[in-house]
Order: sequence, then structure tokens, then C-alpha cells
Amino acid sequence: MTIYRSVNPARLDDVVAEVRLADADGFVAACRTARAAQRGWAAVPAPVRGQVIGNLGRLVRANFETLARLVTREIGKPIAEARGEVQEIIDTCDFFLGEGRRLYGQTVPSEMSDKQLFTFRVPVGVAAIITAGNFPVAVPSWYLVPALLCGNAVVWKPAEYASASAAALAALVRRSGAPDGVFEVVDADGAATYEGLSGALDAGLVDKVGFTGSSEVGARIGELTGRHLQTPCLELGGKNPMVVTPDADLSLAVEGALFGGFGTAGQRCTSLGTAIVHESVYESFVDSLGKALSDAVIGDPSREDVLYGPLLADRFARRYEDYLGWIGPHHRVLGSGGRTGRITADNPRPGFAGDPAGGLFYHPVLVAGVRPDDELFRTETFGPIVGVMPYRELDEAIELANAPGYGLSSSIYTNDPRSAFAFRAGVSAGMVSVNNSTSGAEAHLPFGGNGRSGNGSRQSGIWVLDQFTRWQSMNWDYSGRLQKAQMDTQSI
Ligand code: UN1
Repeated sequence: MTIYRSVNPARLDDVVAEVRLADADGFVAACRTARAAQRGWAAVPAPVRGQVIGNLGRLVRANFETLARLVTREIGKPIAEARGEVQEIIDTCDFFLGEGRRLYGQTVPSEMSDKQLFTFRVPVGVAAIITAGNFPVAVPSWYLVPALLCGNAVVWKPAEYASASAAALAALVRRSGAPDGVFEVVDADGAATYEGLSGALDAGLVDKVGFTGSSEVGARIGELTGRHLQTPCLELGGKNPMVVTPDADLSLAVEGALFGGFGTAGQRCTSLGTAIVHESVYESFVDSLGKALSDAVIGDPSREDVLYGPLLADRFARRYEDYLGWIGPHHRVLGSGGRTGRITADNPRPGFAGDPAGGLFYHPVLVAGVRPDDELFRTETFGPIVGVMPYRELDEAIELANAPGYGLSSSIYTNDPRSAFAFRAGVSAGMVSVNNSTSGAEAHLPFGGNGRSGNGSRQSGIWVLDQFTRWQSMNWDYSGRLQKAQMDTQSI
């Protein structure tokens, strides 16, 4: 039995939780338990399942600050953002508790008399949900809440490095009235999860997989589920572009780039990847963003005023070092007095909030002069490293925005409605912001991406019901005779 230690990334000697990791068999066993419980749950009337979601929302509200502080301690998310994350769970519960009283099907006219057609939403069965730890409670709730509301059983595999936050949310889900077996949590590493998921699919124990994480792992999940003719719900990485047109409000655009690129240390799937700025305002954008970044407070995430705290966990710190290798001689590095790498006494950042020793604190890196053939342009960094490049014509900017082949979030700063709509129509992203940052989507709009960012599946709002239910149609003939469709249909 492997023990995993989840540590506070701002103070690596602070162990937040020790969890026992399950092996592949443990994962399969949880799916078996969920399978056994699911039918009973589906038989509970949807409005009653909605009450469970209502209870969960109330419990999260009652534990708001405790949960936010735990998230901050475990993954280093600034406390203001952690509160926003907890609020996002409540928003999701608020939305779906009422859905228990709708979950509409349709009555549809038949082409024959004395016959009526209907549609029903039916639960898919057992949903295996595998989530990342950058949003350790809000993003899981996007899956858990609608999946349970729709009458599915859920097996949730959270990120190991966020297991204490996951356990706290799981305890609230259990207290909310979901019966035993309907909601199972499995702590496991990536290899055991993959093997367990594969076994559970082979044994017919999983009907839907929801995955939030990297594009690479998403592709493997897609292959695995494809063998079983299943379509997973995939929310993957992004290289989210932001276009700044010549007429844009430049200080608003700089603010949006600062939050979108460096807030959460760039560790959102919606974080800004590359700012594509019109050549007439390029230099002043780069200077202002560089200055804003130098003035920004980085450090202790429990402080209200920090732009970002530590990276999430060790593995992300190692990747940050790899990304630095993508910076070439043609680039100009701004943001922290030209410094990059870990913030230490020997590699300091003026105005650092707190003591950097013993935490995964890294310099923000703004890279000007990015070109289309740079790795930095093509690939997600998932860290506080953002590129900037100039453009001449809007068409060229749209082409650059789409070039990396992701398609999650995007943004345009402009005061010209024609530019805004041309961008909306041309960009391949699932989400478009006008005069707002790439990150910060609201919890009741469709959330999701295309290309390397996902398979077109959408979460949040009413649209996610299509992930966790399937349409069943029914026809009811009360004519008392065999009426054959197409053949016995009257024509006029
Ligand atoms: C993610 O990083 O996986 O739009 C999700 C946003 C947040 C969700 C991010 N509401 O930035």
C-alpha cells in the first residue's frame, strides 16, 4: 500500500494529508460498488435528488471559509481565488437543485392518429470522474453535481496533491444525503487509475468517463473509452490567446493579461498563453504589462493582495524549469527584473510577500518577441510564463490565435464591434471573452474546448445534462390496431 503525502506548496514541511493510494483493483472495486447502488438512486424521484444537491449547496455555504482555507493551504491558491472557487460550487448547486424539478423530456406528435411519442432523459449509469488539482473542488463539482442529479452513481478520482480538499468536499457530499455506494472516492496515482479504469471498462462497470487534465492524458482516455464505443467528457489544456486591437483600452487589456496570464500562477486551463498585440500598441503593451508584473505582489497565498502564490506541487515546478528551456536569444524577458526560476535568497524578487524559503515560488516570466515556430507559442506552459507577439491585420491575429491547435478559451480587447464579432466567428475556441480575461468563466455557460483542448464536450449549465443522460424515446399506440409507421401514415 503506497502512502502519498500531500504537502503545502508554500511550506513544504507542512504535511496537509497522508492518503493511502489504491491499486487498480481498488479502483475496479469502487466501480463495482457504484454499479450496485446506481439503479436504486435512479429510482429516487429527480426532485428528491435535487434536494440532495440543495443540501450540498447549503453545507458548502456553511463551511465556506474552512474549505477555502484548506484549498489555499493544500495547493497554494490565493485565498481570494480559493473563495471564488468555493463560490463556484455553490453556484453549480444553485443551478442544478432546480433542475431536479425540470429534467424535461418532450411530448412529440405522431404521424398517426391515436398514437403519442415521448422523449425521456435517462441516466447513463456509472460515471468515472478524474480531475486535476488546480481547481480541486469547483471543477469536480461541475461533474459530480449534475451526474448525481441525473441519477448516476459517481466514482471520483481526485488529484493526489489535492486529496485533502477532495476529502473535505466528499464529506459534504456524503452528508448531503447521497446514499452509500452512489458516491465513491478513490485516491490513486495515474498508472493505477489508468489500469483500473481499463479493467472497469472491460468489466462493463463504467458508462461515462469525465476527465479534466492534460491533452496527452486526455488522448489516452479517448483511446481507452473509444474501444468501448464511449464518448468521454474531456476538458484539457489550452494555449489561450488574447488579441489586443489598436483601438482597445490598453490599461484594461494589461489588467486582463496580468490576471489571465499570471493569476493562479498561470495554472488554469483557461490561463492566457500568448497575447497577440497590434504592432501600433505592441511596445507600450509590453512595457505596461512588464511594469505591472514587476509591481505585483507574489508570495504567501493566505494574503489577500497576492497575484499568485506557489506552484501547485513539485511536478509543476519541474515543468516550469523545462519551459524556461523554450526561451531563446530572440526573446526579451520581463516581469521580474529579467530573473527567472525559483525565487530564493540568491535569486530574489523585490517586494516578495513572506519568506520564499521552503516553498515552490517561481518568478513570473513575460516573454516578448514570440514567433509562430517557437515551442513557447505552440504548447501550453501551465505556469507563470506568458508570450507576447505583434500582428498587423486582424485576419492574421485570428490565424495566430488558432495556430497552436488548442481551442479552449480566448479573448479580444477591442472597442470595435466588427473586430469583436469577426474574432468570435473566426476563433476556434469554445469560449470567447470580449474586453475580459481568458479565465473566469461563469458556472452556468457551456464550458469546454475543441482540438487539443477537448472533444467538443461541454460542461456547466443545462448543456452538461447531455453528458450525464441519454435520450430515450417512447411511442404509445392506443388505437387498438397495428399502425405501421411510414406505411399507414395518411397523406393529404
Ligand atoms: C480549469 O482551470 O480547469 O474559467 C477551470 C475559469 C474557471 C475555471 C477554470 N472558472 O478560469
